[in-house]
Amino acid sequence: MKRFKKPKIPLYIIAALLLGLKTYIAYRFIFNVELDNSMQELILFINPFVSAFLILALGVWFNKTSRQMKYIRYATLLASVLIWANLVFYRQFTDFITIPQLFMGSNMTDLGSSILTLIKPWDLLLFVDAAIVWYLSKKYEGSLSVQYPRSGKVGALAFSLVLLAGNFFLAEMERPQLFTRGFDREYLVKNIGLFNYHVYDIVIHSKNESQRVFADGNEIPEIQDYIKENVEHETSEKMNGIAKGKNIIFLNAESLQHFVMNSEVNGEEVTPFLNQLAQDEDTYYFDNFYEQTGQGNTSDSEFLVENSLYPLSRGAVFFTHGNNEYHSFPEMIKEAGYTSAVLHANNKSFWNRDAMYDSLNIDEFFGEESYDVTPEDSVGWGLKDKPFFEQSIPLLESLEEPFYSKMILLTNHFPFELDEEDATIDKFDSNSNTLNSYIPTVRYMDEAIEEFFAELKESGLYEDSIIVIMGDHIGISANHNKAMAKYLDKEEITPYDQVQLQRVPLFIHIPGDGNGKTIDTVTGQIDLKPTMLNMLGVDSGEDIYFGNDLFSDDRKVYVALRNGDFVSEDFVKTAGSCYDRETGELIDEVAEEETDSETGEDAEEAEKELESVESACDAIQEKVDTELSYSDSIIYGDLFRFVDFGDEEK
Ligand code: GP9
Ligand code: MN
Repeated sequence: MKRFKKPKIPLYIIAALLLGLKTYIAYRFIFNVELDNSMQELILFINPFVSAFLILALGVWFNKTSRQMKYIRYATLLASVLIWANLVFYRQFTDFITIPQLFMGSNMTDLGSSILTLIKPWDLLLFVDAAIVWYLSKKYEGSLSVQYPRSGKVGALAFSLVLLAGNFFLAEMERPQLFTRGFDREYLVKNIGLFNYHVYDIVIHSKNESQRVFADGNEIPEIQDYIKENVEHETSEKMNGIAKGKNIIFLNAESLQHFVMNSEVNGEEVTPFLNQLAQDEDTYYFDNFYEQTGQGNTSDSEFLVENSLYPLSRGAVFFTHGNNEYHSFPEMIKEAGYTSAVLHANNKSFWNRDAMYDSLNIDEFFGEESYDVTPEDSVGWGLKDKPFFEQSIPLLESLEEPFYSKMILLTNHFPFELDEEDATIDKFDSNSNTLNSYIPTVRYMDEAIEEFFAELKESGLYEDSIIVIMGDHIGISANHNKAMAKYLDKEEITPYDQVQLQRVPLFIHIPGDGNGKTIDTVTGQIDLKPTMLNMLGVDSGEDIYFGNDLFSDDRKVYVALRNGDFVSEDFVKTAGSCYDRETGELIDEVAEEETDSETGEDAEEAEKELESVESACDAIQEKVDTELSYSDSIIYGDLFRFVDFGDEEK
């Protein structure tokens, strides 16, 4: 006699529901995943079930009942082990496991020595669903299995793929370009789920590994020759060693663009402090300085500064190649006795900084947990810049001198939120909320930097330091061009203007120097490493890099932008056309006008002139393309593995 009615719900569905629910509970209450809006909450709720169903529905392909049960048992168990392993890792690193980290000696030793403190008795609860499934699969083997016809199996698979596509669609809506840019492992996990995140990680890792495996260092001599011939130039003698033994305090000014400098909204200067700082006798201010970032935003700007290499055209190099060998600025100045640190009140794993900073040989990283982040002191992305600076002073004081410290600001970040009490200038008035709100947040940053200067003076650090302030990348994209045209009092934003908007301010402030001035040479973020090395009196030796000393009169005459456009002393090349940099006119239009107005020999002359200008523009383009591709192959092939820079100190 049968004592139980045959249940209607098959085991693979029960197991998927249990696993989904358990994973959701783990995300919400154990992993501490931050949720900023209801869309994120919804995605976080959906994705565990989508993944669980995808994994467990594969079980229906086993016809034999015992095999089907076995698959479901082991799949549930393995999924639980994976969550638990991530949890143990998370307790140590506040991050999710990646393949390279798994094989990285130091991480695993850290984990090994503390493993007992990282495992908690209640972790066993993470296996409750696996135990239930195990029990059910043994006890009700026959009644809980399913035997679908082929169409049913395909149907189950198709259904799970549709769910997955839906999940990815929502994720892409919530975080555009999530898959190409990566951003943060926490973002990936909360948007596509832990299991899919691991698949993503494996795919990225294998892709990189295969490119790495095929590289053998043969390319290096060619690159070195190119650099010797085309990139290397004399450094400024006057500035050589000027900052020797001094600290470098480097401010990464979030989204600060050049166009706000010396501009006004309703009769008020937007950046009164920075405007005055640019005029200071101790400040070298660069007003034709371009950002050269790609999709990796802030992290790309950091990459340019630390390595004088270009970031990648796709994805964030911090994320995709965070485990490469680099010959970074922090590493090179170590021999001159410098310690290095980064201060940034955000999640340490954002842009994979925690891993990348190890590869860049940065000694200390003060992340969010080094700061007291209260709700009153936070807005938008986190701790406001003013309390950030204030709380950073003791951290700077704790560093062994001389130090190189990079401080990454946060308040002036899209979507430019600010509490009312912090707004000291009117918003701009246009059809773009983004540009409108940008003005008061830029002003807030300006005030924060002013306060920081006072704090540095008070602490005594000021006299022994040089202060570099650099805008990291644009804050206002081309989507806001109509509003931007209004701001700049122009009819429209042309492609030429668009490139000019890629200018960001750069200040090099040397207390007591007295020779400060505005420098209008065409320069870019790639130039900072050679510049700072020269200022510290550190020889760049056999370094492989693509920038030049900002203070030198002897420089290559162009700055390459990451999309292949460039700016030279004479030209702005964008969207396939070459413009005169001074006037913004298309060079062939200028020539056409000239040819039309001239006759006979003069017209021929003008024609020739055009040809030579065009070929000058093309010649630069060729160099730009070569440089970008050499830099890419260094990164893709992890080529610095094969180079002996002669000063390795690991
Ligand atoms: C986040 C901060 C801002 O840590 O660097 O990131 P962004 O979006 O500008 O790269
Ligand atoms: Mn940024």
